[in-house]
Amino acid sequence: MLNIVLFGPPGAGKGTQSEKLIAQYNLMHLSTGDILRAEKKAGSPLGKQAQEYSDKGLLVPDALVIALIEDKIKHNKQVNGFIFDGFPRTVAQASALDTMLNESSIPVSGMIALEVNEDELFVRLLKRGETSDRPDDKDPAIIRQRISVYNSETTPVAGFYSAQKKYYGVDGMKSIDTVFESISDVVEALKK
Ligand code: B4P
Repeated sequence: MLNIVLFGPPGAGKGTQSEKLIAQYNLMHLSTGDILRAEKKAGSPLGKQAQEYSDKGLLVPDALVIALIEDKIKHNKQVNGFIFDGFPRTVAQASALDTMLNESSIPVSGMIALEVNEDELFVRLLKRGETSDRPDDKDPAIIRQRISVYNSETTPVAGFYSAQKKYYGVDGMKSIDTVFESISDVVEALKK
């Protein structure tokens, strides 16, 4: 079983690369951003609660996203493995994920971190904001807030996996296909 944590700042390409990974490796995609947006669209109480945070560029509370992921893992034990996209985003989430996966004896195989500079993140997110219905991509102040939250709350997660010798950095500034080749090299090595 292969469990990949796809990591990086907002707009680094986690969603983009996840789609390619699913196609190639037949893994189950768990994107907390996508799940929360679907809940919001459905108008569920969970979606409404999450929207209060995500529209402002803030992280949704740990307890809420941890419960979401726990439920998905519990109900999908038969899969080849998972791609965790946008989760964990705090050390508390990373440690909760370790506990969940260790209980099933299927630990995280590796964290693949997409490294992209801040100027490029702004360009990508504002460009997506021109055509998407995501309010968090339209306002430069909200994008700045998301990057600042990433720097303060999410970057420590990289240290969490480095300490376990599971951190694999990839240059995310290249073209989508070149980035995917680099990610695939890591995945192939992890499969061995
Ligand atoms: P997410 O949905 O995870 O969104 P993201 O970080 O903005 O996007 P991603 O990195 O996937 O970018 P993408 O591939 O689309 O989170 C949204 C919000 O949900 C968070 O702010 C938070 O509030 C909440 N949330 C989610 N998970 C949470 C958690 N675990 N805990 C608490 N809160 C949570 O790429 C962006 C753009 O760049 C696209 O337009 C793409 O086409 C382009 N692009 C990608 N790769 C490129 C490349 N190589 N070259 C050029 N352009 C590229």
